[in-house]
Amino acid sequence: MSTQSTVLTLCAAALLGCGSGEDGDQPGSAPDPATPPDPAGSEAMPADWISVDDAARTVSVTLVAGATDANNRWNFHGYANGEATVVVPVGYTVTVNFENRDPVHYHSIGVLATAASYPPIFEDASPVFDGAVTSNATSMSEATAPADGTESITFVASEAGEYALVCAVPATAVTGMWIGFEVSGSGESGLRR
Ligand SMILES: [Cu+2]
Repeated sequence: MSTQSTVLTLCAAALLGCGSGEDGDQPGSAPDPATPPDPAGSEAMPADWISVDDAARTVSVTLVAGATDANNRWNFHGYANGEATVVVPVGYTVTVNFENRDPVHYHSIGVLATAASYPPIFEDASPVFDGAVTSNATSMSEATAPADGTESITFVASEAGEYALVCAVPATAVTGMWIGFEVSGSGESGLRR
């Protein structure tokens, strides 16, 4: 196919190892080099800040903003720009214990629709699920306070799909302060990277 040969040519020209070299790839499951990496393609792994109780159908996520200085501290557990995805099973009740360790800036968290990019200023940060946003989420002076402010939210992840955990404080999501949030219809949970 001409499409495939074009892709191979582009890969060679860019010296990229298209479709190979990823940890965990199994023979026969290599992604089509013509498609971008699929975040759902890697297995969700346990993380010490995500605890799942299958009997109670609950997930507890301790979500730390500014845990590292990655992305100017505008990150969640060091991840920004969708580099990681929190995965919860559909129908589970999710509690997010949000903690802002950024020493300077207010931050927030909400489960929002995925987007190719996020605005510098949010006019509306209505969450996908009822209750899935911290208070005053769009405010740079009344969201969750810097230097170890905390807030907890609880919601039911009632519909399977791909969403995002986004900070709606001005200027932060546009510079990458968001990670993925997947509600799995197949019961998966953990962290996908
Ligand atoms: Cu933020």
